[in-house]
Amino acid sequence: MSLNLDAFWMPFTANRDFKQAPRLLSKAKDMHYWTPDGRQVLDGTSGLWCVNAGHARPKIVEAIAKQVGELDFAPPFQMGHPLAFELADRLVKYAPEGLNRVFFTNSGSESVDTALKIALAYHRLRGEGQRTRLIGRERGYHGVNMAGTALGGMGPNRKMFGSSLSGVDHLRHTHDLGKNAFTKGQPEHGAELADDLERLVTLHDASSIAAVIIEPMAGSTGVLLPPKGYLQRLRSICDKHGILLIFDEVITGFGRLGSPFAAQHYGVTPDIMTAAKGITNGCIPMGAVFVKQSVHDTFMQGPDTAIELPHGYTYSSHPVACAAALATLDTYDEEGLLTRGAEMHAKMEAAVHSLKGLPNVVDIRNTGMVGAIEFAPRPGALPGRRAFEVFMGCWEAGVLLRAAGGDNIAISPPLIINDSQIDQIVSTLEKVMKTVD
Ligand code: PXG
Repeated sequence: MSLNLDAFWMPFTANRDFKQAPRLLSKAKDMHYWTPDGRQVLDGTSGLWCVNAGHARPKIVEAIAKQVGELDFAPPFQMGHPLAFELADRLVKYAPEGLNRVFFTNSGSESVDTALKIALAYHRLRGEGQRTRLIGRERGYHGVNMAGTALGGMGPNRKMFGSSLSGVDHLRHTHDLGKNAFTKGQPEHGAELADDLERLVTLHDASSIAAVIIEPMAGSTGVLLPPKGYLQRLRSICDKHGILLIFDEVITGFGRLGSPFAAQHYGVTPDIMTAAKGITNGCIPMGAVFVKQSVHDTFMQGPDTAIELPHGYTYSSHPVACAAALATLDTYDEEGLLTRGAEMHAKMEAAVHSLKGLPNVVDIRNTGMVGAIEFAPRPGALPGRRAFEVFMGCWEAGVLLRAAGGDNIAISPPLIINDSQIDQIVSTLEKVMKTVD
């Protein structure tokens, strides 16, 4: 195959390095990818945390094909189509109790910016328009739109774009290797880090703060689990000061932790929750924002003929995405996938923690169907080099993993993975990690 690689400016990719030795995928089915030259690769990353039911699942493929021939597009503004209502009605049955209104987007980044706009507008409608400050957290990732970039807590993602939003501040992150290294599941230490919100309240005054956005489990920056009690404490501080709590569940939504959403897993309900990725099993772009009814109802005032929320996308509730999402939910239900992470937790935990003691490993973390291995950074090298070399070695040995923020390897396979495929991931990692100095 002769491909000209010049024109495509690749996202979040070292373009010049990649184009010297491209890593291409041309086919996928269930737990596997294939390269154009026919090499089989086990998918240890659910694509990019999105193909939760595995690849090319028949129900989803059929639903998409049928829908595109029946109703390929319907304008979402001042018009509707039945599948959008059916999907929203169905989705709220999986969501944490009370989050029973759904706004559709096309990606996690759009869900984040939508959630933040809803938070600002909500306060304004309640006569508290001075609440404009938004709080994120260090080591958070909230996509790449302007607000999500500003609220995110990854230096390299923020530094090139100036102050893309004013009135933003960040909580401290919760990663504490000194106290919590090699914890299985939720760390014991760090609930008190939620009190950092009180520091920001003292600094800025609660009356200026609209919302706090966090990932209940930070994915992109290396699978950072919330310390025991942390989310509960953050929830109660938000309540005390009238601050909305937004959970960004773009990665944790749809079964990654062993419950439909992390909110249920940890028993803490946010006011607004973002989702994307697993909503359509990664087949067709789609995102959603789940909103508490009381927040939604605040918008339902004034003349009936007025547009309550001047926000939306041409492809909000796209009919083909709705069909894909409904078939995805069917697949999740039929195979019990949204709770399979809980059933596989012990197997995954034992597998990833078996890598303790290998060269340069400073931490191993896990929960549900996700794990991470953290390496000490190589002195004098670019950050993340060890993880990247492990990723490359595994790719060459037939397992696709992901080098995440910092020096981490994240393991987040489709929820259909079996025991021997988990063993394959771990034995490949073990072999490769022994060769990376
Ligand atoms: N929020 C969270 C928590 C995410 O993880 C987004 C928002 C943005 O979603 P979109 O659909 O706009 O990309 C994400 C995306 C990684 C990785 O390697 C993670 C994401 C994207 C790309 C890579 O961990 N998450």
